[in-house]
Amino acid sequence: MLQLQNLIDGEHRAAAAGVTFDAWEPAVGRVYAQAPESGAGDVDSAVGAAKRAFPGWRSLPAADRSLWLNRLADLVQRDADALAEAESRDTGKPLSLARTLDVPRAIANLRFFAGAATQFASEAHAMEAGAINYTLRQPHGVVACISPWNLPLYLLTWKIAPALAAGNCVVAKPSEVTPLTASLFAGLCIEAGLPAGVLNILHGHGAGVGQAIVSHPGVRAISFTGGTVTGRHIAAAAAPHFKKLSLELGGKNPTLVFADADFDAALAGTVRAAFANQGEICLCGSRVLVEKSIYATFCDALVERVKALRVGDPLEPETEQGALVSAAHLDKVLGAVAAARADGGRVLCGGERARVEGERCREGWFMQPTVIDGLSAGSRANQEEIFGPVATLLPFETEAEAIEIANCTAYGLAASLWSRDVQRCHRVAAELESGLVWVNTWMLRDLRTPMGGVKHSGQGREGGFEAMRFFTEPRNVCVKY
Ligand code: TXE
Repeated sequence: MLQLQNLIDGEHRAAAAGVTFDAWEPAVGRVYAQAPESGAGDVDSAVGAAKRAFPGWRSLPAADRSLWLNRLADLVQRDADALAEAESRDTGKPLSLARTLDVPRAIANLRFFAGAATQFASEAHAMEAGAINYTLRQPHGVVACISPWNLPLYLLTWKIAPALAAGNCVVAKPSEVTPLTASLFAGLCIEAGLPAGVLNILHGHGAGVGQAIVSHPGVRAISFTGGTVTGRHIAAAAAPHFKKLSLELGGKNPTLVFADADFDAALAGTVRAAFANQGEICLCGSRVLVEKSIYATFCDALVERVKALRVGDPLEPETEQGALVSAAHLDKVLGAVAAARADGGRVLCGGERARVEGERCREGWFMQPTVIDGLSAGSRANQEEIFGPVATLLPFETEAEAIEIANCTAYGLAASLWSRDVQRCHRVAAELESGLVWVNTWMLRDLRTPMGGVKHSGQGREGGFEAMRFFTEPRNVCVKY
């Protein structure tokens, strides 16, 4: 049994109260580790350590902070195989995906913001009246980075890298569902000799340690990725203190397939968008809107492709769909399918728990990739985030109707649209109520671009200089000459 620890003030520590919680391996349905169930006392220690570290860290030349981030990236790169195995074990995702997506992206995040540290600049505004304004961009101090379980190391580094690059000290909390890679990363920080207190990582549940972090008066800004309900909670906790907030929340993202699209490319893109990482990505296209003239053909082809997706042991190289992250999450997804059936949906494939052959994964939390049609756009399965391997199909007749259906949820994170008509692509992209739109592709990411959603998908933007702006406070200095 692995014993995971917090990172506080540059050292591994157990929770002050000595309490732990179990970490589970989804593919086998068994506990593999215990992690500290941190509490308010641990948060005080972490915030205190971060406060002490802040004057030294903020006054380092940006080039030195950049070196630190690159040093961490080097260590992640050195341990890439072990980290990928840990990520797959902890989340249930295919090892091949952890190797090709999660770990490379964690390295890229660290290196990207190592670069941003030295390239971030502020504005100056000259006035005709003989004065010049310049904007100071200063770090906040202690900031919180709270991350979810679907892309654990990828999203942890996506937040801490810009926070550190901008000169803040960080109290991070990974999801209690997936504590493993964050704890390995903490070990790399110690090995690198990162100055004590600059980054602190606390494990534990959201309602306990998470809530204690976001409501701590010493935490000036919060960057959060997770569910919309939790985001609302955090916003309420932060409001009395006027903390700066970046919230990247859920989605109910549409994939729009027009009849003039490249059929094969649209089909492959739709399957990838809906089922990558078992559908457990906030950007996943879980609602597939298809123009009526190709609806039947596209549905048949989609169902055939989805039936062929290989659900299996995440360690097997040919596995395309691993386990869902937890027993509770599997129940939630199966419950959503049951609700869809009750609302009149036709399950065209999947819909049940999957059993994977072999002894090892007999008790694992696997789910058959599922496609449902026959539901109204307003039905629960088309309105509520399921966050699993479930896609719904909806026909549309006109471009206007496609846009109307695409926009008719409370969410607005991402959309992808497939068409060969360039004019239409631009026209529709501009009408979609969505923070990100992909045209003839999905999840093609440039780390310089703004990432985040509208409506209930959140507030603020991550990525590139948007993140550097979030993690700094602009202050104007006006000089008369
Ligand atoms: O996420 P939570 P959960 C969606 C998805 C999923 C649902 C619930 O639909 O089914 O959210 O998942 C911490 N104060 N997404 O419950 O609770 C928590 O410990 C401070 C979308 O796992 O949002 C974890 O570290 N922190 C999503 C983090 O918040 C709190 C990714 C996310 O957990 C807290 C994951 C509190 N009061 C789920 N309560 C995306 N946008 O990518 C919880 N946390």
